Amino acid sequence: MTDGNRPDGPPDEPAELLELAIRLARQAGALALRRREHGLSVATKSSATDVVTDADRAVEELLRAELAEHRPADAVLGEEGGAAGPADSRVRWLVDPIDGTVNFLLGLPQYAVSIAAQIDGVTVAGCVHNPVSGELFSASRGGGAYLAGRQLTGPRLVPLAEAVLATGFGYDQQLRARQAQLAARVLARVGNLRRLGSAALDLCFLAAGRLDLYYEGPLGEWDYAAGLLIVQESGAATSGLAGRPAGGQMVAAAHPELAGEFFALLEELGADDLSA
Ligand code: LIP
Repeated sequence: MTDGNRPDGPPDEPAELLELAIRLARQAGALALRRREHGLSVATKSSATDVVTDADRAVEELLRAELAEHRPADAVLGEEGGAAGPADSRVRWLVDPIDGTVNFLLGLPQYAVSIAAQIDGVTVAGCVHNPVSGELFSASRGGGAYLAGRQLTGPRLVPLAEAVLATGFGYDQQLRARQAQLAARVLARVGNLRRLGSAALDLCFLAAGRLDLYYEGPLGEWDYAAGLLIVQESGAATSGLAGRPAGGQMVAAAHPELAGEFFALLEELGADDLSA
């Protein structure tokens, strides 16, 4: 296996993986809108506030079926169906069929299909598509981040005390209480706060300069994988705090010249340890 091509299948090239991700995200977004029009059945997962609709499951099934058809040798990790496919596959897909499910259920137009592709554990392609606005954010590693053909250049450089931060809260009540106490401490030191309800779109909005700061944790890999690549490719700095790379425990992001101050503030205020 030399140039990423497999003798028995499509090439493992970031550009090809991204092209497929974009095509599937549009297909999945259209299905999500159709399902919403026809009414939703709702169930709960880890808590009474952790909702899943039949549309989340149907959209993920569509994505899995398409990936199985186009890339049968690849592994898939999805929010609703967990991990599937050969464990030794070089390529792994991370799919969140509807990131921002609570917004989707309520009809708040801030939710998205999020699809990322990894080669040997490194995210090399990602796209986030809001089917209501029609916006599709995308990136390939080393290839930049884009929205509607326009290259994204990341968050503004403003004083921390004037910066607009986005963050989020989990489905566990006690965790949410700790996250809320942290957010109150952080809010006293930045300009303002937004809770928009989708980690994937929050990271893309940072890449597009619509937000200045972001942090949230813990998150599922499917929530942040594509958005993280997009915000990194827009030039933003990212961190998991306490010297860790951004990941499931914490994803923080800011303009490179603001990042040191912001990440240090988060550590000072205890964001690097939200565990009980
Ligand atoms: C959501 C994230 C959001 C977070 C929510 C939830 P879901 O993902 O996008 O940022 O605050 O707790 O994890 O569950 O809608 O896919």
